[in-house]
Amino acid sequence: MESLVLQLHEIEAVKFGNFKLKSGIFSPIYIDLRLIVSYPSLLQQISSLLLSAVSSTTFDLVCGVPYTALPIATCVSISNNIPMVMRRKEIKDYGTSKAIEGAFKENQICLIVEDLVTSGASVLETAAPLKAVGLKVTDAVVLIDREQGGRENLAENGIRLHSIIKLKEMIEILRKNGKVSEEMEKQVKTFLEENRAVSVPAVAPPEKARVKLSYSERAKMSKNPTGKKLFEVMVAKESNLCLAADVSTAAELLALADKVGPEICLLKTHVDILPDFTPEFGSKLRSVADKHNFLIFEDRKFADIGNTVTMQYEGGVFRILDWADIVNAHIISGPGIVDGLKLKGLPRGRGLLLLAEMSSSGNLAKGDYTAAAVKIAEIHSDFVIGFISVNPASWQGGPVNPALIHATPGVQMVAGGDTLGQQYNTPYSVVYDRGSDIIIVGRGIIKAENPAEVARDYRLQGWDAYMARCT
Ligand code: 5BU
Repeated sequence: MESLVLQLHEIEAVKFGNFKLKSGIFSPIYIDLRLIVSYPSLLQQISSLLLSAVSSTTFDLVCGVPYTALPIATCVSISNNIPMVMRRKEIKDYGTSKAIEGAFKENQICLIVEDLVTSGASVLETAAPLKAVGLKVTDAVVLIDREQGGRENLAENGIRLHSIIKLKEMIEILRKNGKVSEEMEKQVKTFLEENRAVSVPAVAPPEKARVKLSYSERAKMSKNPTGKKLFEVMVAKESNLCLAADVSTAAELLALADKVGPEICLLKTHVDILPDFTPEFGSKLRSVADKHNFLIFEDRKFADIGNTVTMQYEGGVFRILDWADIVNAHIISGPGIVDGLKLKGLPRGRGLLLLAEMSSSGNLAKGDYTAAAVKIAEIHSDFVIGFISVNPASWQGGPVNPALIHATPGVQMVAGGDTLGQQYNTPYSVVYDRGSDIIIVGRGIIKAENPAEVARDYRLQGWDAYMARCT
């Protein structure tokens, strides 16, 4: 320990003067552990000390508090083969806007790694998004404890603090080795004594544009009969799950719809991938939908000019208008596309979702594009029932009209992605953090051995997240 403290002093990671800390108080001593990235052997020593301090603690993952502890956590992860996750300090307002990067499963235990703790505020700032994605945070390990309330503040939040060394002990070692004067030792000790309980600054959580109204209240607000019915079905079945039924044949799709039907509020099709499509497909699917009380959403993603989409919607081989309650459209061609679809759909009581965002990496539906979708939806709220969204809670301008619904693809039990750009978030993070209403799940269910059982798990998780958001 003595050698470590002396090495930290040697590299000038221990500074004396008058420093303003994150908590707002002024301190005569400041420890700058950012420097250790330049001293690999020191970094290695620190990471093995941290790990030995938690040898009797159980955890599955580590997460460093950004930024100083990121290299420390990486070192702990690599040298002991423990997977790491990373917390983003700045959440992107595009793409999936993930707060936590990496692969993990809900209910895994994540150890927080930190360089130094004063009030514990930084550890808590990292614990919150970890917990929000379903991880458990029970312990934090820190190199230096300034003994200024951190241990107590963390304990109040259910987190045990393990520390390697106390600041007071460091100053005693430095004094013993003639590195600081007696006066400085006294000054630091007096300061620590007088500031034993630095409270965690009340940080207002970032304003999130999450709609807290219940689905039944929102059903009453909807101007479109399909939008209203969708909310009502969700309430009746306690389900905000949409199945993306991307199977290889129509026969398989109908069988799957019958099996998973009791768990879902909506079934999403890509009818143009079915090689055995026949004109009877629509009525067959409709009767399964009626049997299990779910709606049908053809993910057609219309994108052409108004006149062309009227024909694509009503005609051709698929005659989508006859059997799909809901379709969706890009707004790339401008508002005329909504006029065109509305011309055919509204008299039949159908509804339209606008693609405000997409789940795939590098997609261009963000910022002004998303805002334009919101504007068009407001103008046509008799026909537009909502959006394909990824992170509506982050949209500029606050919550959109609560009569409009948000449906989000790219959902699996574990965050991650596929090899072709799809990006996944968990049901909880989609509904609770990102403020969406419907989780759209494809391969997470259809590739499972027992799709009905797994669909039930998704339904329960999606519904729990909705209940948590409302309360
Ligand atoms: P997955 O197997 O859960 O990845 O399937 C997702 C489904 O949602 C699939 O049918 C896509 O075509 C659909 N999707 C999407 O993944 N991302 C989007 O932005 C939109 C639709 Br819009």
